Amino acid sequence: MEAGLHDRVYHPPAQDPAGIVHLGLGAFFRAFGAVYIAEAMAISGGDWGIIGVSLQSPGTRDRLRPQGWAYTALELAPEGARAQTVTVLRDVLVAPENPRAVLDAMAAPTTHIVSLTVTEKGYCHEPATGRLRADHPDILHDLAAALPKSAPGYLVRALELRRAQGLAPFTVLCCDNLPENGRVLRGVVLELARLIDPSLAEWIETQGAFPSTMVDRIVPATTEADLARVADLTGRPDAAPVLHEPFRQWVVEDRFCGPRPDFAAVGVQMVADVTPFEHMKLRMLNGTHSALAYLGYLAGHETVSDAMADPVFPRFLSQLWQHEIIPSLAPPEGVDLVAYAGALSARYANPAIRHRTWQIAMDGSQKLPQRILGTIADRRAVGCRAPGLTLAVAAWMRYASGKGERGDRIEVKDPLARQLAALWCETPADTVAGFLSLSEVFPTSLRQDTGFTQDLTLALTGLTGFGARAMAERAIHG
Ligand code: CS2
Repeated sequence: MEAGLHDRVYHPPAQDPAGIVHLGLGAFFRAFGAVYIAEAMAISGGDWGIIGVSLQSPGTRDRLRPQGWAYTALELAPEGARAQTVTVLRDVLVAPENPRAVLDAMAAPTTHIVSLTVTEKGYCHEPATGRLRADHPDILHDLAAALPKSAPGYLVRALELRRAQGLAPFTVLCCDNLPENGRVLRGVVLELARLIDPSLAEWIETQGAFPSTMVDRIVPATTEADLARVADLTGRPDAAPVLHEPFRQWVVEDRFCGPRPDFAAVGVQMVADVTPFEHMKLRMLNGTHSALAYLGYLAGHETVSDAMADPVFPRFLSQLWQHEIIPSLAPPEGVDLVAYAGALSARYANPAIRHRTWQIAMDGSQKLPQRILGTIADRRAVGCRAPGLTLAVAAWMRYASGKGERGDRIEVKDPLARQLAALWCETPADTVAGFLSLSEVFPTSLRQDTGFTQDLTLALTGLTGFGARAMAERAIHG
């Protein structure tokens, strides 16, 4: 019989405890943080096994369990693929099935870190302000019940248990693409804790730690076709592999309230201030990713690399970097932003990575503020326009209408999807006015800026009349 993956995986001995609980066990974390942590343990040891938690569905747990929690991480470079077996997961819990087990794992004395990739919307905050949405249905639930539903709810209730047991808090390591993600999450957790028990909030505030991080690796969702490809390449079946690009970068604020893996040994940059790295990455990478997602999707491109093979889009992105994004940034020390942009272009063009524009287009209402709107607002504050990024915002509005350029129906995934679709009007000026009324998305400065309103209306008019590709081309020629 051919050896299946489960015949050769690492079975953790009972005395090998997990040091980390990870909330939101998606492909990104399994191809990124989990790989770094596995490598750090291989070099420097430590009980840093990970208990993964799926906050929604049992799919990942069900696929990984027969494999003893091991999986393949397949690195895809233009010149070829390289497979690695990752054996750092110790267990996978499905929160809705057993919230108590999740809280127990988080409150265990052996747990020192709770890391999170729950996507932007998982923090139950208002993207434009970073404040907790106290009216969010999951937060209302978590205020009333001891067994939570939301990520902030799990953090607060688990920290409450630790305090009751006389344990130190765990370090909360946010790994989502939010600006100053640790600070934002700390604010959300403290707001929720205050509503539950002000003395708990004070304990978290003084004893806890929420380092900010910048995370970067392109990891498209795994498809059925990928399963066959991985089995072909490795000669082993794997029900839950992850596929990723070769590049990775993790910058972590050096502020933990307890022990941690030997991150520095595996190239994680431990720094005093992550902010310049986060701004650079969110605006240069994620900002252009979203721009390409909306414009590229409308122009008929299925993936990022397809859009990059269209001569218009790489030039459009260069224009965005050079004239709109780089001038808004203070680069991290020693970083050349022009070289960084060049590297991004090459990463996007990697034909081995099939990253769907539709996937990146998801949750625009939660992503645009930190990726695009902040840059536009900063440019306008110094008297400059940002026509390319404004066109990207118009493309998001068009996309969110649910109807593409060829009359095709778009499956829009966004917590505000219904509301956004209802904002689409006959005239671009009315559509723009409706979108700009969204105070949870647009910063006040842009909502009150008549010049921006005009630019956005013109961009939307052009988009409706000429289409995304023609408008991107027009933007290149200024
Ligand atoms: C992407 C990111 O899906 C998206 O919104 O922009 O997941 C992106 O691939 C990563 O942040 C790259 O580090």
